[in-house]
Amino acid sequence: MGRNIVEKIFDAHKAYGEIKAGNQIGLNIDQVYTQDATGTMAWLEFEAIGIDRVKVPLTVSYVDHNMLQSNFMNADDHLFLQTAAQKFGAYFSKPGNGICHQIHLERFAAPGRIALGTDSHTPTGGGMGMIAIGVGGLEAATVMAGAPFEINMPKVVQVKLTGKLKKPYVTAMDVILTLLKMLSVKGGVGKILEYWGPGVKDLNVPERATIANMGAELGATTSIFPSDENTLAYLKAQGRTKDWVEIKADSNAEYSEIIELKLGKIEPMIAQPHSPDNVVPIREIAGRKVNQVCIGSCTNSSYQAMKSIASILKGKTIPEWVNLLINPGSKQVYEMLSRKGLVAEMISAGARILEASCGPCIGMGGAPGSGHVSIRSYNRNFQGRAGTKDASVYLASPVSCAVTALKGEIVDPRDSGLKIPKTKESERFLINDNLIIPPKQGTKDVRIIKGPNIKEVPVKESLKQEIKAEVLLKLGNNITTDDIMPAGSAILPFRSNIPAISEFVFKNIDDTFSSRANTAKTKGGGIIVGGENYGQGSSREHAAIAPMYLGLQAVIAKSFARIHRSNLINFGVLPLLFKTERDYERIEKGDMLSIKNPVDAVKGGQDFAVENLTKGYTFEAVSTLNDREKELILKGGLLPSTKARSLTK
Ligand code: MIC
Ligand code: SF4
Repeated sequence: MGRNIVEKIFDAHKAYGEIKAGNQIGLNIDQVYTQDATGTMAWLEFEAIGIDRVKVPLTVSYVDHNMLQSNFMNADDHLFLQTAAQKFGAYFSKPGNGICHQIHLERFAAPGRIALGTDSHTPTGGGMGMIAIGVGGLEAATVMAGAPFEINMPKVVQVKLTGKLKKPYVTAMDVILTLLKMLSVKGGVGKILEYWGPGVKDLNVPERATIANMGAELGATTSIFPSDENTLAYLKAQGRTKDWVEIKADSNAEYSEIIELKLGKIEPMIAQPHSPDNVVPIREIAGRKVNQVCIGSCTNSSYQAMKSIASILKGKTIPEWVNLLINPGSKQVYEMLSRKGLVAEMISAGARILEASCGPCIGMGGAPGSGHVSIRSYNRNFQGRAGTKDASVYLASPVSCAVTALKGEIVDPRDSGLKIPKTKESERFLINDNLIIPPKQGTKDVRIIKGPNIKEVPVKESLKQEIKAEVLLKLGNNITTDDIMPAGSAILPFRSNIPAISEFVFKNIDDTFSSRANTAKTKGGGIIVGGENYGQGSSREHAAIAPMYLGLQAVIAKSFARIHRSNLINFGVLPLLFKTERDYERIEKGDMLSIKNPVDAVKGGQDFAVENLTKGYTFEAVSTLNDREKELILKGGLLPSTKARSLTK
């Protein structure tokens, strides 16, 4: 039987298990990377495990999220990360070098390899023909310490691309927005999307990376493209020809499902507030006035994308009511744009050029005004994420954003009347890695420097014989980790201080949450009730650690997003599923629940009897923990059950 790309790469990296959908498998990992907002915890956790040096072949610590330095906290975190990287043998990418996913694609991603990253957009590397998966910090820390990465083998879906995009009006961003419209934010859960077909040739590596990046919004474990001559051309342009290998699926490979997309039929699309799957053709909402346009982010930061907007803006001026913000994805892109005079075109048109970092995408500056409309070439438009709760954020391609910036209203590039030149990716990138500090030997005595805002990682007690806890919140479907643990410039600096950040849990949904949770903690703790796809979005383990710190014992939901479910388990919080929908309906905020003998249930058939003490009835819940996860839940999470010696065997 033939094999698909995922099976080939997984087979070559197999530590244990049979590579078959649904099976628990262990994989040996080639590369791990962290970013600063999740990285402080990941490196504190690595330190707590007690290993001298990272054990994966390549580890990179990036700084790209927490860039505003309004006080000492972010700068202290950067220094902590730099000294930790130095001590433990990781590359360190200094602030200013750019967004982790863009730099990783440029300088480290390689076909056929497997990378983990402590960020949900790690799948960007799928554009390079690599398996790249987003994980929580603790998961990454244990892999850096030498453990295989364990995962339930996802289903592999083939996405067959035929035809050609109508460039320059229609771009890779419109491909993934179209898929989001078709499949929704939970359409990819438990799946890896493997791209194939004659249309693949129409896309270069950065375009493929845009599609793979935003596969995260589908909830997919990752996405991957074949490695072909386009991959070789990109690696050659990055001076990394030696990293190229060809990778393609066998002609008789099997897939759990096949989705066909005709590229020629795709139109310019736009995601409306407040979800990346709320997608319509731009023409349907053309004419809406905009206040702000943001172009860049890890989704659309290639040199080609930036060059195209510079050429659209050239010689023009944005209207007086529009703010245009541009954040190039990497220093490489930024430097090339500057040397070619393209930054000048942007500035001249009225753009505000930000540093190469996440910036407005995570509310690190660039928040829209009250009730304002912002259109962005980014990947997420969850309510409040941009920093302004009543702002309306739309997502569209860089080309659509640039024409919208010039018109001051949402416009389909085809109807804009503007000249939109076709651009090509560079055949030779400017290579200047002077902001990447390589690992050195003999670093045992390096002192890790921790500022006063950096606090220990809290650890949960082992699973109790009875959980008696209050329902602190009852929520609907698709609750994001931004809802659970908001980001933004005021909160992100506390990423290395769980007691402080815990005060912001569910802040945008219910600002009494943390004080109510603290009260409930003294009486046995809290329970959250969720709908479908609970915890979608980012990989931030703070959405599990901070509620755990506030006494969260269990989440009972209709279904979970993959990374958040793992994060809950890694921090000892029980993820339970309702057996019947009716029980979700009956339960209310404030109800007191008793979960009987959870230890026996975890060890046995994973059926839990939950008594609603307030309303006087009992219902059933289930968990779907594999053997390793059972052990973690029983012990109170991954940190208490991780011993240095068991990892180095
Ligand atoms: C995001 O885009 O939501 C983030 C910020 O990059 C997160 C990581 C984080 O919360 O630090 C992600 O995507 O995982
Ligand atoms: Fe940064 Fe935004 Fe990408 Fe997250 S999605 S890594 S915040 S640019």
